Amino acid sequence: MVDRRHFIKQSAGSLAALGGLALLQRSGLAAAADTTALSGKESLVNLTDRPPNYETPVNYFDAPFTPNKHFFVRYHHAVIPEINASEWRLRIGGDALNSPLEFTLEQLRNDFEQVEIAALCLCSGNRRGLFEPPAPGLQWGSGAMGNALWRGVRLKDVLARAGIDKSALEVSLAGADSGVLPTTPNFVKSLPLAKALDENTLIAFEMNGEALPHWNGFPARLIVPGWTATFWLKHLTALNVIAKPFDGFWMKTAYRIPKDRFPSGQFSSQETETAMPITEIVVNSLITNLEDGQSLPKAKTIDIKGVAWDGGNGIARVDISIDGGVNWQQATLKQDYGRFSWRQWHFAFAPKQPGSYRIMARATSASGATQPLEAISNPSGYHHNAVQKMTIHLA
Ligand SMILES: Nc1nc2c(c(=O)[nH]1)N[C@H]1C(S)=C(S)[C@@H](COP(=O)(O)O)O[C@H]1N2
Ligand SMILES: [Mo]
Repeated sequence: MVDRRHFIKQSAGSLAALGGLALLQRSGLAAAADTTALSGKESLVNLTDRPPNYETPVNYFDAPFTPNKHFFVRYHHAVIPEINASEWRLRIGGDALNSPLEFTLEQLRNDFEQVEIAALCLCSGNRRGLFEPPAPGLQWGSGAMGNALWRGVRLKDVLARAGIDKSALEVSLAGADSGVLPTTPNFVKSLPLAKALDENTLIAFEMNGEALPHWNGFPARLIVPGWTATFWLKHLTALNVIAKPFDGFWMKTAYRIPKDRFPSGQFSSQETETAMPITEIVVNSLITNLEDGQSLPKAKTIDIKGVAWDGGNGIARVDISIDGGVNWQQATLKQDYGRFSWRQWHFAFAPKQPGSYRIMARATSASGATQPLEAISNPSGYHHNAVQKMTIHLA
């Protein structure tokens, strides 16, 4: 597979001369210059400014949890209000709810049991920039994700307080951000009732022991462990329990995948004959301490490090090849922070002689699912989980 990002990097000189810097930035390769222009964020790679879309350089993933200041930022809309926590309200309503309610942040914090879950926040389009042929949309590299400890209250406890009617089918989710033009459809999503009532689905107000950063959804966001981050609504303002399938743009048109290529979406009320919403995260892995094309001194051992994750079964094993996929050996898994967290792993590679080595990493989940050698094509470039392949040179 041709690595487009690598290609762009090599042609950086000529592209810059042709005014290609914007292209470089869009492809996430301008990391050398700190392009973060978001308050409280550091060293992120800028893909677009309005709306703000910034990814995390892969080296920050070499840790169990991704620091808040290095956590990626993804928005669909450019108007993102600064929310005053004391004025913020969460409205619970909808036609399949017995009594509409409104909560302050203090009420949410004090009236319900608080729980903390380690979970990976993964953009559906992470690694879209690696699809060949290219898929339309933001050309993310591997940094549109982050692992964090999320603290909040269970969505099911909050909904129970309002009383769910037996006609309930979905829960729609709305946030405070909006488009510049009034015609732009607000980013409203919905969840099937079963996922909304899952004990791991949270309304979170803390991330890694601190209040949510503004850019990650202050003062409260939804956490839907195991599902891609399109459902992790930031700056939550309204939750509606509804009896009919929610038919907004961000459910009916965007964030959809062909049914014949991926496992069941567990969201039957939003499925057609051929398509379904993207939901559960697929099994995947990433090498975090080496780069394709890197040269390094031949040492006795080189510790290959990375992370692996899936949609909530947990990681059973990670296999490493140092000879382009001919032979595979098992990596050592590090501490388990729960089935929705990514799992760090490492592998002591003992090169016999200098030269070029083709390194590959492949994760297998506890359900037996494993990564394909090539990404599974789909129109919007989601779920890129091809086995990572890179060449390193040892001298
Ligand atoms: N309010 C709001 N919530 C949102 C979005 C958005 O545009 N607006 N984008 C979603 C998508 S697609 C992703 S990948 C995650 C990104 O979370 P982060 O910005 O905290 O990293 O937020 C989700 N929640
Ligand atoms: Mo996303």
